[in-house]
Amino acid sequence: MSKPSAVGNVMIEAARRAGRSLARDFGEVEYLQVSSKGPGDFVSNADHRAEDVIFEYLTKARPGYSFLMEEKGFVEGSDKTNRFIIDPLDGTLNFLHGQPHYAVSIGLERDGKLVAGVVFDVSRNEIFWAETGRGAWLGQRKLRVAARKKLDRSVLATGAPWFGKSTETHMQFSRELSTIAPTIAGIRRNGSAALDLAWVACGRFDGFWERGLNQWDIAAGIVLVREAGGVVTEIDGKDVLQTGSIIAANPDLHPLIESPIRNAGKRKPDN
Ligand code: 2AM
Ligand code: CA
Repeated sequence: MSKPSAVGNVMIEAARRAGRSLARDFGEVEYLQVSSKGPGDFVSNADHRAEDVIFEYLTKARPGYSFLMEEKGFVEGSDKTNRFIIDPLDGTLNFLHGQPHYAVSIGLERDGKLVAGVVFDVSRNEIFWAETGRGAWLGQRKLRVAARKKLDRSVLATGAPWFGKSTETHMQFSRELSTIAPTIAGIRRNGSAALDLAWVACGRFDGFWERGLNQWDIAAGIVLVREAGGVVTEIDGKDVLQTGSIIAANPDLHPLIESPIRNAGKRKPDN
């Protein structure tokens, strides 16, 4: 059984602490659903609180490391080779609506390469962690991507664009969905990219794709999938952390997903 490195343990502890803060606030959010004001402002404070908990803990444990965080943005440290990439609350819309499917995501990039990731599913108390060379783990269980080779047996996860995205972005997603959906066993849209990737790593999903995500949504999950034997690429062959357009799956399924998604994404000529 592999154990996390010293910095891996520090990342897991930071995620646990943020998870405790989120779990407390989630109880309040469930209650606020029925209040006339709604839980909106409260939730935007909940993710700041969780991020503060992580930032405070990690800056003490690893002074000098740089940070990229969803709320505070980029904080450059004296050590420019190590950068934590943090989403204190992935699945905010679920959290806001009292749906217990959200996560803390902490990735570590070293010399420009993703080397460690922790995704903590607070409601299920599941901590997924991975480090390059140490594998991907859920508790004592070593993770491995699903072995399915055929699309028609596969369940894929995706994320649909939301309010404020362009009409073309919504149309592009519709084209992708109508191309791939008839060829697979089923599709899920659960609302947390970090957990979608963790679930690819542990075989609950056979694959995942989504366009236009942020680095903090996917940094930790990428390490999980790769260490579990999966393949992660950018949809159009670019840098996945830059565009946030991602395909993750086992090595057999990956090309079978990539080709239809890439082609469906291209705008059809108007004629
Ligand atoms: P978030 O919950 O941290 O916002 C779901 O498709 C993914 O998109 C999630 O990882 C989610 O991260 C991200 N996302 C970013 N902005 C969003 C929004 N306004 N609504 C829904 N999901 C959003
Ligand atoms: Ca997110």
